[in-house]
Amino acid sequence: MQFNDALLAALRGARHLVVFTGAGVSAESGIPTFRDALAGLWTQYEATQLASPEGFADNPALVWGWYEWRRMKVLRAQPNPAHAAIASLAGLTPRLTLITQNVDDLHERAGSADVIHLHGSIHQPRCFTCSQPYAYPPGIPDEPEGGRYLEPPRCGRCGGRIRPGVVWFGESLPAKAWNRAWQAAQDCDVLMSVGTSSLVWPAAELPEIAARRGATVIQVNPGETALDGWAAWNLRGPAGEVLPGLLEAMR
Ligand code: BV8
Ligand code: ZN
Repeated sequence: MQFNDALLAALRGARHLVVFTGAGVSAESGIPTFRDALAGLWTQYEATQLASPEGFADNPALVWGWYEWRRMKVLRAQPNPAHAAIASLAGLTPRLTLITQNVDDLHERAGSADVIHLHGSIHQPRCFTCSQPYAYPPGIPDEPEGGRYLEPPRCGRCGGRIRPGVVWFGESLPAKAWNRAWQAAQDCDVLMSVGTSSLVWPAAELPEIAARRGATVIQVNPGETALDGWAAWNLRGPAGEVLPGLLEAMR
C-alpha cells in the first residue's frame, strides 16, 4: 500500500499520537471481532443482551459460556503484526497514548506498556455480588467450537456468581481509564483509530473529540465506519498489513 506524503509527515511530526483500537486489531490473531463473536450458541442474541448485567442475571450459564469461549481464544492467540507495529510506534513518537476497547491482553503481550482499557479485561473476573476478585484456575480447557452453557464459579467470600471483568452495556466505564483517555483525546495532535466500528459510546466519541480540537484523524479499517467523515485518511485494509507498512514508510 502506498502512503500519502502528507499522512507520513503528520505521523512523523506528531507531538502526541493517540492510537485507539477495537476488535479489528485482534482479528488477524484469530479472535472474533465483537460482532463476529455472536457465533454458535449465541447467534440468535444481540450483543447488548449478552454483554449486559441483565443478560447475565437472566442466563448466567449462557453468558459465562460465551466469555469462557472467548477467553480460550485469547489464551490460544498470539499478538499479530498490527499489535507489534503499534508497540514499535511508541519508539518513533515523542508521546504515544494507546487506548483500547478490547478486553484481550494482546497489546501488552506485543510489548505495549500502559494500555488504557476502556472496557475492562477478560482476565480480571470478579464476584457479581460483592466484587471480590476471582482467580481463574490455571490451564486452557477445551472449548467446543459452537460453545456451551457453563455455570459460572461461585465467590469464595459470599457465594455470589463470578462475572467477567469487562464493562457491559449500561455500565459506566472505569473513571480513571475514561478520564485519561478523554484527556489524551483533547491533547493529541494526531489520532489513529484502528479496527473499530465506532458504534459504542462513549468510547466512539474520542476520535471526534480529537478532531474537534484540530487533531488529524487517521483510520485503519477494511470497511466503512461511522468515523469515515471525521478521518483525514481512511486506510482501507487489514491492520496486520497496513500498520507494518506504515511503520516501514515512516522510518
Ligand atoms: C454507558 C466489553 C451509561 C464487553 C463492550 C444510544 C446512543 C448512544 C449510546 C447508547 C445508546 N443506547 C445505549 C447507549 C449506551 C451504550 C451504547 O453505546 N450502545 C450502543 C449499542 C449504541 N453504551 C454503554 O452502555 C456504555 N456505558 O453508556 O454507561 C452510564 C453512564 C453513567 C452511569 C451508568 C451508566 C458501555 C459500553 C461498553 C460495552 N462493552 N465491550 C465485551 O467485550 O464483551 S463494547 C464492545 O463493542 C467493544 O468493546 C467495542 O467497544 C464495541 C464495538 O466493538 P468493536 O471493537 O468496534 O468491534 P466490532 O466487531 O463492532 O467492529 C470490528 C471492526 O473491525 C469493524 O469495523 C471491522 O471492519 C474491523 N476489522 C475487521 N477485521 C479487521 C478490522 N480492522 C482492521 N484490521 C482487520 N483485520
Ligand atoms: Zn462475592
